[in-house]
Formats: sequence, structure tokens, C-alpha cells
Amino acid sequence: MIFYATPLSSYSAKVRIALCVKGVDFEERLPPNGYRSVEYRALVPMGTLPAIEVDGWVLSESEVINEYLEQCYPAPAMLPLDPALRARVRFLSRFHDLYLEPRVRALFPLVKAPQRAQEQVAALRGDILSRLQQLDEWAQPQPYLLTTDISLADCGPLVTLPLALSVLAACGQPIELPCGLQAWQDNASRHPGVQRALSGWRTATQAWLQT
Ligand SMILES: N[C@@H](CCC(=O)N[C@@H](CS)C(=O)NCC(=O)O)C(=O)O
Repeated sequence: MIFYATPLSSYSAKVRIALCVKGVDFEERLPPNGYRSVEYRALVPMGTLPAIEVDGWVLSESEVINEYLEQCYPAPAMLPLDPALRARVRFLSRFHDLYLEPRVRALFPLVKAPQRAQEQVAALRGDILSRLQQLDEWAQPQPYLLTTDISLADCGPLVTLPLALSVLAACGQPIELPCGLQAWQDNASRHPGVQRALSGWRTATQAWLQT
């Protein structure tokens, strides 16, 4: 399996967690000439990261890739069998992708000159805090967000929550996670698959924020 990703890409890190937790054998490649290039779009028509290629067949969209991995590599399971719990796992993944991560991403252009954009940063900080509050209310860490073993619901937040903390701190308006989410993050980050998946991403993120 070829995995198109960059070290800094959040959605690539989300899929890398599922790949590493499941122990999938994959070859990680940078998109040729960057993800906006004609060359990459010839391979991956959406032009987004991440994408996988299996036997010449290409799939993009992080959640679709993770669901595909779950079906092809069912052990360890990252979706519970119980239909209600499975739906709640999917809900948290969707909540992350549609409502939480985009507010964190909206901070990226403001990191360079946060002093010129304090009001925008403050508005996004408020949005992020209220989404984190919702996540904290819906999660039932045991010790993963909804399950005893790591699930697909954990993958996105394991990237986006530390990123939100780092980016808001870099913008001069730090936040703290609700206690339950902080405990979840401390514990889930110690999973060996998560550590392997995120070590390069952490380094790349710190380098980006320092420059
Ligand atoms: N909904 C997509 C979002 C992926 C996404 O936005 N990836 C970023 C990198 S982390 C990207 O490719 N941005 C380039 C663009 O949107 O043109 C997914 O879940 O895979």
C-alpha cells in the first residue's frame, strides 16, 4: 500500500494512526511536487492529503480510508460491534472532521502575525473551546473516547487537540483542555501505534510553529 502524506498534514496523521495501530505494511510517499501539483492530481483527483493506492486503485478522504482499513484489516478492531456504539464512534469522527478541525485549521494563516489578528484569534478560540466542551460532554473515556480499546473516533482528536493547544499558544491566546479530555489525551498518546504515527508529525509541527 502506498500512503500519500506529508509530515505536517493533520488528516494524514489521523490515517497514519489507524495504519500504525493496525500494523498495516505501507510505504509513505510525499505527493509529487506538492499536493496542489498537476502530477499529484493526476494520481489523486481530489488533490488532498491523505490518499492511499492499492493495486493501482486510489482512495482519498481520511474517514473513508480509515473505514476501508477497518474492513480490510479487522484486527485490532477500531469500530465496535454494537450498532449504537458504532454510530456514536462515527458521529465523533464526523464531528471532528466537520466542526472541530476546520476551526483549528482557520488559525493557520494567523500564526504568522497573530498580533494583527487578535480578534479573529479570539473568535476562533471561543469556537474551539465550545466544540471541546461538546466533545468532553459526549466522550466517555474508558480510557479511549468511547471504548476500552482505541477506535476510529480517537484518531482525529489525537491530532487536532494537541494542535489546537500549540497553535493557540503560538498565537498568544492559550487554552487548557477540559480535565476529562486532557486525561484521555495523556493516556491515548501513550499507545505504541499512536506514538509511532505521531512522532514525525510532532517534530514537523514544532518546526513549523517555531519558524
Ligand atoms: N476531508 C479531507 C480533508 C483533507 C485535507 O484538507 N487535507 C489537507 C492537508 S491536511 C489538504 O490536502 N489540503 C489541500 C487542499 O485542500 O487543497 C479528508 O478528510 O481527507
